[in-house]
Amino acid sequence: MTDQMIVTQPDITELEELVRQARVHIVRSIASAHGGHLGGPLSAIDMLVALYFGVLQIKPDQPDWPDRDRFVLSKGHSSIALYTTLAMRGYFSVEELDTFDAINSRLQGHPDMAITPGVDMSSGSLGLGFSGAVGIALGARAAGKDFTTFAMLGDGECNEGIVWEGAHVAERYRLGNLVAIVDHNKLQQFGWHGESVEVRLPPYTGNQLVDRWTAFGWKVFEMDGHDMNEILATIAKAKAHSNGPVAIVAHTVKGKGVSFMENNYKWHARVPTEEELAIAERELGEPTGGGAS
Ligand SMILES: Cc1ncc(C[n+]2csc(CCOP(=O)(O)OP(=O)(O)O)c2C)c(N)n1
Repeated sequence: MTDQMIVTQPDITELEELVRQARVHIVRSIASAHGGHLGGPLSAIDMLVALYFGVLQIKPDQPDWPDRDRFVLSKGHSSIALYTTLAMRGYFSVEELDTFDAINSRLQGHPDMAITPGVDMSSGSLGLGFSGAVGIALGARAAGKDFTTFAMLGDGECNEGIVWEGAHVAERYRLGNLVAIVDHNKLQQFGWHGESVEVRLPPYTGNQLVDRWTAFGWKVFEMDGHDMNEILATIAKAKAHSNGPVAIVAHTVKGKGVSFMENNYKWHARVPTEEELAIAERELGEPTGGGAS
């Protein structure tokens, strides 16, 4: 094992600081690109940092190392969260985040495995990334490899029929090398409206997501997707479960970290104005540490 591969005994305070910095990069990148998604990246980022800095066996200087753990961001519209994490982990420079979504950039609106170092599977059409992850896990078993494949899905994404086809296949083959993390932020793009058009219903309520993954034969854990200790402990439990696939239902807040974006479906893919960006930066603090200027 090299020091490139994994942070052993990750320091929770350091990881939380990385998450804070990542949130600043995410909001700034979307503002400077004048496009992209915000709510979903902000709900997912704690878990991405936990994976890339505390869990995955990877070598950022060898993105194609055959024995690496795989990560598939099936909710590919949250690409800026993945790119930010990859940049901070050393796959490419943090400055490259400024090119997000530009025509010749390696960092397109949805992840492209053919052009971006560290991206294991292209995604963006909801549900497709996850079925790719099932295929990767099946292929790993056939090849006698013992790496783990992780996939992150949105809760709205779980409306897609193809998700459940993949879930069925993974259970059918008892894929103990596959972990799905569902970012259960209780909002999707628009979804159904509740008592007024301003109020949106969650794609799944109560225990529905847990019950459905369980009904498909998966072992299911739940966690607070913003609690670093809980994220690391739950993922460790999921990795240790080897006689079938595991789904982690992560309770999160869409737009987490910026007061006016939290739990507001309108921030699914809105670009902040200059004033809104300034408020967000003040709330989050500077990316390289310290408080707001
Ligand atoms: C097949 C498909 N249909 C529609 C879309 C457009 N779309 C992008 S994100 C999104 C909502 C996804 O909601 P969720 O999975 O809950 O994502 P999150 O809240 O984590 O951003 C939709 C409908 C798409 N990318 N792919």
